[in-house]
Amino acid sequence: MNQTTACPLDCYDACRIVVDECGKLKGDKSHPVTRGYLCPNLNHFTEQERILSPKLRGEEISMERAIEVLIEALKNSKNEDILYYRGSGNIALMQRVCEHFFASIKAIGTSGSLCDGAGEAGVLLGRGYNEVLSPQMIKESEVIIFWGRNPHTTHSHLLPFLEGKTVIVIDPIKTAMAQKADLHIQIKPHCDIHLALLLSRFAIIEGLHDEEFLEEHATEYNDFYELTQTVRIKATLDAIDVTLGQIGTMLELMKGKKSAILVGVGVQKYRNGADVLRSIDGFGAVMGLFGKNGCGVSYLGDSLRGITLPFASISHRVSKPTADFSKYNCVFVQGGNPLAQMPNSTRVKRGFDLAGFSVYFGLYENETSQAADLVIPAKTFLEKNDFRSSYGDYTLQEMPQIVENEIGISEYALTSRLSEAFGVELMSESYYLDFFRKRIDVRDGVGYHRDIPDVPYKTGFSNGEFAFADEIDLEIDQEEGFYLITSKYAKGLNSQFKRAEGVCFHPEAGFAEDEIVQLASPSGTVDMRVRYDERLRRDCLLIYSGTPDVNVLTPPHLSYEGESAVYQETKIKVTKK
Ligand SMILES: Nc1nc2c(c(=O)[nH]1)N[C@H]1C(S)=C(S)[C@@H](COP(=O)(O)OP(=O)(O)OC[C@H]3O[C@@H](n4cnc5c(=O)[nH]c(N)nc54)[C@H](O)[C@@H]3O)O[C@H]1N2
Ligand SMILES: Nc1nc2c(c(=O)[nH]1)N[C@H]1C(S)=C(S)[C@@H](COP(=O)(O)OP(=O)(O)OC[C@H]3O[C@@H](n4cnc5c(=O)[nH]c(N)nc54)[C@H](O)[C@@H]3O)O[C@H]1N2
Ligand code: SF4
Ligand SMILES: [Mo]
Repeated sequence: MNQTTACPLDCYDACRIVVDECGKLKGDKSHPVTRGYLCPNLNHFTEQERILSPKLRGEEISMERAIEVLIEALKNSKNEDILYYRGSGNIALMQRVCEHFFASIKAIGTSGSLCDGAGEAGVLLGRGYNEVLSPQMIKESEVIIFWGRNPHTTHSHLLPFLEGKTVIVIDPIKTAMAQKADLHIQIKPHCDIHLALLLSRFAIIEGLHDEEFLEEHATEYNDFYELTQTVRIKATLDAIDVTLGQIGTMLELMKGKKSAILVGVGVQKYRNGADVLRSIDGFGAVMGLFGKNGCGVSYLGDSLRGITLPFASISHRVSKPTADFSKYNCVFVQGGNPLAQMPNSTRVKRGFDLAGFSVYFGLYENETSQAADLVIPAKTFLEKNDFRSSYGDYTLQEMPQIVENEIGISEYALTSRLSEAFGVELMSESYYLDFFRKRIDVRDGVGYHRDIPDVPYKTGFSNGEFAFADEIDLEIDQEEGFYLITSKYAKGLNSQFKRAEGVCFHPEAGFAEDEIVQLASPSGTVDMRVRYDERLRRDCLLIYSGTPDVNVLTPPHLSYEGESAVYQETKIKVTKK
């Protein structure tokens, strides 16, 4: 008999999967978004080579022994010397049960984000809370603006919803979407604030702003208009590599149309990432895009929206992007590969080596599993019970256990063993599963959260009204070197599955294809092979997320708001070898 589950991978889509009698995974044709197909990452999921047995310093051991060793290491550490670090390899809800144990023994956790935290902080400052536009809501739009977001790679199930719409792309790379778009603004990286302010200013000059909306929901717009007037037009357009004609065309295409701006993480991998989102939101507010059917500004949402977790939550935390593993006697890494994916990875690796005892709890071998003292294999999503919410829509889906085998241990089972050893109170697995099940509202055969909006922000903003930024740093980076773009790879998922290699340049950037170049930033130096990619600007280089050693180059700073990593806040000097 076919069984139904959902994909747990870190992705805007939350595909519904049908598992047939032979264990083959297929997209669910009856699901309004998945529509019968899955992406390459999931199509090859069951062929992935996974860790089969626990290991202690490279030697295979039994699961029983691994749990004993883990308990011993935890018992030998004071609570404040234990760090619990969770990645985003599997973003389903029961994964968080491990935190219940670590919170109960008062271990240290992490706060902030490697992902969308800077942008999220900007959204919250302006709007008070973060709502997304689901694909079904986007279907109602007439104009779609992809701003630093690459749907062919990262949100492929959105593509069928775009038919017949006007598409605008703002991206330093001529992405697949940019190639088909009605307008592509191939902006210089890290210049989105300037563009958003100029768009707002010209919208007001040309009378395209929504006065009624602004009077009701964003009354400080005159101050914002004044702020936009501090941008020097000609000098700024030259500096950001955008023309007045492009601004005019974009506003003309949006005029009187239902427009949705879909913003990705690309724009906010900088220290001022919150200001970027807030400026784009400011433009959205000027155009009156909030609270109207088919309109809006949609960023990555909060996948825990509307869900209070039934687990204890850690109270003492250190910032995730800058966590120093060397300070801890015991580091427990779950579902992540910080040694490759955290910024400034040379420092991260050194710190991990200096930690008293390190544990990796995951599915696949990677830089972190290779360096950990103890490796504990996890069960896959097919082998355990879970629930999947999403940061791209409002679904909440059950993921029942489908496969039974002896490999690995589930998050719940491991937590249960640890809780028993430390006298931590833990409810039964079925209690937690029931808790999540009760939060599902099934409509037309699809599970959703309860209380989702028909139209986000229809009833206004939780701060009372939209809060425009009143001060923004408009300096443009003049440092020498190439802009670093580090975005997602189509054949992999961050460091899972297939990993990209090499550095991409425009063919006219001055390097020969296949030559090895040395890349240097203040954080470190790496050698990489040159690949050509005509979609790039000549002043940028592209190294995909998951490429080994990309993060040797990325800086150890936090965003000004949101405690986020700022992968692109650096220029790269390139020398021929
Ligand atoms: N296949 C695949 N899918 C994924 C992932 C994956 O690794 N592989 N990862 C998942 C995860 S963790 C996330 S967070 C999402 C992210 O999904 P997206 O937001 O789509 O992520 P990125 O690929 O990082 O960035 C998107 C675009 O931003 C552009 N960009 C870079 N810098 C700038 C800039 O300064 N200004 C502007 N305007 N654009 C810029 C890049 O060229 C890129 O096209 O994708 C998820 N989906
Ligand atoms: N240079 C650069 N660096 C980046 C980014 C970038 O764009 N460029 N993107 C950043 C972003 S947006 C993100 S979200 C992070 C992602 O970084 P991480 O959260 O570290 O994610 P992954 O690299 O996908 O590693 C996930 C690991 O989780 C494990 N895993 C998978 N499923 C399960 C499970 O069910 N249980 C357990 N216990 N483990 C499991 C797998 O073994 C896998 O190796 O990377 C960030 N780093
Ligand atoms: S598109 Fe995303 S949710 Fe769908 S199968 Fe692929 S990784 Fe999973
Ligand atoms: Mo992410």
